[in-house]
Amino acid sequence: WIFQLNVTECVDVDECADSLNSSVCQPNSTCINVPGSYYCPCDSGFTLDGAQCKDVDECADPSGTPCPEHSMCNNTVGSFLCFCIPGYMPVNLGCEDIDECMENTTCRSDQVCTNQPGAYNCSCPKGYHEEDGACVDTNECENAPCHPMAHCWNSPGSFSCRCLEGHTGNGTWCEDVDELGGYLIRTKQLCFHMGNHLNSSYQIT
Ligand SMILES: [Ca+2]
Ligand SMILES: [Ca+2]
Ligand SMILES: [Ca+2]
Repeated sequence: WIFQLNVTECVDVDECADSLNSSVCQPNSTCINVPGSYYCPCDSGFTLDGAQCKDVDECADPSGTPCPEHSMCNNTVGSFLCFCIPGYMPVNLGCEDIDECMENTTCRSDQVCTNQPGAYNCSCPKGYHEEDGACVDTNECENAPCHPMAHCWNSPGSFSCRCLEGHTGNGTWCEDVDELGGYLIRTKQLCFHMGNHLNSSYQIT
C-alpha cells in the first residue's frame, strides 16, 4: 500500500505490472493482481509443489492415460503429446487402424492381403502355398483326399476326384455301379409286389 498525502485514500499497487512481474511470481505461473495483494496461480499443465510450479506428468495419471486408445503418451513440460502406435494413424483425435491392404504394393502380386487391427497379413490364396518366395499350387492329391476307388486330378489352386470307371459317386465316395444298381432294382421289385398284395383286396385262399 502506498499512502498518498494529498488524498485520503489508499491506492493499490499493481505488483503484476510488467516491470515487476519477472520477480514477483515463480516460473510457470501467472501474476494476478487484486486490491491490496496479488497471487500467482500455476499455469495450465503445472501444479504447485512447495513454492514451485512443477510440470504435471499427465502420462502418469493414476486414473488413466489422457491419450486415446492405440496411442502412446509422451510427457512434455507444461503439456503432453499422444502418438499413435505403429499400425495406427491419427483420425478425428483418435487412432485408427491403417488398412495396409488399400496399397496394392503391401503384398506380392500373387499373394492375398488381409487387414488386421494394427497389422496386416500376406498369404498365398487357398490351394497355393509359399515356396521360395512365390505362391505355388498345392498338389492335394499327395494326401489322397479322394475315395480309394477314385482318381485324383490336381489343378492350379484346386483338385478334383473322379470315380473309377464302373463306379458311381462324387469322388469322395464311390460305389460299384452294376452291383448296387442290380440290388436296388431287385429290392424295388420285391417291395412293389409285396405292396400289391397288401393294399389290394386280393385274398389268399
Ligand atoms: Ca506435462
Ligand atoms: Ca491394419
Ligand atoms: Ca492343386
